Amino acid sequence: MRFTSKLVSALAMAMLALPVAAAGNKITLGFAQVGAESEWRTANTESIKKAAAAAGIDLKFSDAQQKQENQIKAIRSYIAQKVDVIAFSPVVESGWDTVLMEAKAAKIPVILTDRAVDSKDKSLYVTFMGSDFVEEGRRAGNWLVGDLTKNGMIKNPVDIVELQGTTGSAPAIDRQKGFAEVIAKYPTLKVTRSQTGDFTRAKGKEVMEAFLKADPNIQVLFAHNDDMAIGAIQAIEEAGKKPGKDITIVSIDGVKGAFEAMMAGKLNCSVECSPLLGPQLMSACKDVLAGKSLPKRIQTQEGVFPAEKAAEAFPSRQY
Ligand code: GYE
Repeated sequence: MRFTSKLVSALAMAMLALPVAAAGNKITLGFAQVGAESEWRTANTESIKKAAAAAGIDLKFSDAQQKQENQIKAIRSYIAQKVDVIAFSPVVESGWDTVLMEAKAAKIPVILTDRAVDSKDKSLYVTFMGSDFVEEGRRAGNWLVGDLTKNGMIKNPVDIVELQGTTGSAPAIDRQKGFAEVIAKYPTLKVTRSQTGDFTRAKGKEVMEAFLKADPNIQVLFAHNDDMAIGAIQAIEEAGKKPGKDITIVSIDGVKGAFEAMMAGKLNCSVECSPLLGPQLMSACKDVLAGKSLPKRIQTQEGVFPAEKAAEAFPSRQY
């Protein structure tokens, strides 16, 4: 009798404990997104939200509207809420040490996605997952050198303009560096103008308009992302020129809008940069909380799409 009642109460207690344990197991992830500045970013946000739902992770999401102070605020609120993991895509590279030290003091692991920080203390984050932006810049440069060689233009002076991404951001710094590294080997190739278009279509268009007014001889545009290239295409058309023909255009991301522009003959090449980081972020969250060690750098694998391959690749593009 005593044995049975003990067993029953033990069972009842176990049953009561079950839902609590299950709920307790649910990981809470606080994600501080850069903003919604580009098609790339929209696809990145979607990938994170979908992957969190699929992995049963409770996602707290914030949009910093491209402002570092908003991202810092969001991270502090995730620390205050005692989330299990914090992930963010740092809008710029510098100025993160203080808030990262606060997360470390609260024993909340931090995962960097997409963009890097320049912190010397690597213990402030668990891993950085994302693309090699210097390599993307080199790929854009190499594609251009190949194209100019094919068209017999490499021996004459070539006037190149550059639309940079957000000032101080890892992709703007690194893409500029990789591209410059390649074209430095060809004395005929010169970047005559370079200015930020903040990774947006509107700014890309505005800056390209100013470039076109100042310089009627632009032959090449290198844009740090597709959205700025798409904005610039409008400016070029409004100036009565043919984008993709009068001005050769190479940009980075490989979003659908870029494929459409390539198929319309208005964009010459897009270097791929995958925003689909959601699934690997969720598995990294699970691994870090399970005490597994992660590599300090998880790199995305990507390709290059010249306009002649656009139509074939378009149906299978996921973003
Ligand atoms: O190229 C651009 C976006 O950080 C890689 O940010 C990302 C960049 C991407 O706004 O379109």
